Amino acid sequence: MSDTIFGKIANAEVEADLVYEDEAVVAFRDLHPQAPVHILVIPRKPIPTLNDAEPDDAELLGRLLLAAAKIAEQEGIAEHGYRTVINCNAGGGQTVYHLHVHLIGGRALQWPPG
Ligand code: D5M
Repeated sequence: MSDTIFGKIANAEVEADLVYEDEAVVAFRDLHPQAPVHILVIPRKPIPTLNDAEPDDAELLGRLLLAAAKIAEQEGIAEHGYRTVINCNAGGGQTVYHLHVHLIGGRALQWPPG
């Protein structure tokens, strides 16, 4: 079940610029950064979209956000502020169908996003 590029990164079959990993979560720098800090936080478990997350995934979803906050601290953007985003399906801008949290920061961010 590692048919997407992110599944392959999670299984160390494809290289990425990893910034964090534990038994459930992997985080790496986005290949096409939209800000000075742009990191993707993914579960090792290949959940395609947020719509596919189930009640049993509640702890895992929490771990993704806690990892994002830890990485923000590590990257020096926690105090200034940052954004976490989950794009869901094509209409939400999702292009890789392995659930991921974007951690974006290091510049002023506009609201609403496009
Ligand atoms: O975000 C998918 C993101 O994944 C997008 O910002 C590019 C990034 N990407 C795609 N392939 C790679 C690899 N191999 N390494 C790092 N980053 C990658 P979405 O929310 O699905 O639009």
